[in-house]
Amino acid sequence: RRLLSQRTQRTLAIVKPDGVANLGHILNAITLHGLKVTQARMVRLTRAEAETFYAEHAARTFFPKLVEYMTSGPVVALELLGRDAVARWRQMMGPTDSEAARRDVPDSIRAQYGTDKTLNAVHGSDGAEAAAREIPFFFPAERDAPRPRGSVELCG
Ligand code: RTP
Ligand code: MG
Repeated sequence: RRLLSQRTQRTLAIVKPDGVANLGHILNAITLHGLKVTQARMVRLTRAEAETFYAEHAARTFFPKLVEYMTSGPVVALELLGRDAVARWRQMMGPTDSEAARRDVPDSIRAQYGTDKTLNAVHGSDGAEAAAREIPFFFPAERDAPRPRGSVELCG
């Protein structure tokens, strides 16, 4: 029986505003770890979008700071595909607090590119269910996909 934790799965990664300056390094790390980038999109989130995306944290004291942070500049949303992608991307990210990451997991993404416990460079879905909700948040509709070249419309 195939283990649940070893299935090929998808996860949502976000390179947060303070991580975008190091986008190349972060993409390189993802690739080196054997995960594939299957969709990518740079977007400036509205306040309402950031609040919706992090709705589970709405009651937390850090929520206003989190929303401020996530709307402070463009973010890059990535759909990652690979074996055990959810857990492996979380492991690559390291602890939520970038300072703790530098102490405990110095080769993690947050240790290298994050600032503190709110400005921490990257997001990752915390489970398969979260990934199934978060991927369509950034990559909603097949109707938005580009038409294939040589379609009737393009050829006249
Ligand atoms: P994420 O959801 O972004 O992947 O991060 P996470 O699971 O490691 O952490 P979570 O508890 O879900 O918190 C979401 C984001 O809120 C900010 N945060 N600030 N005490 C604080 O100042 C605080 N705690 C959390 C971080 O940006 C965190 O990634
Ligand atoms: Mg989280």
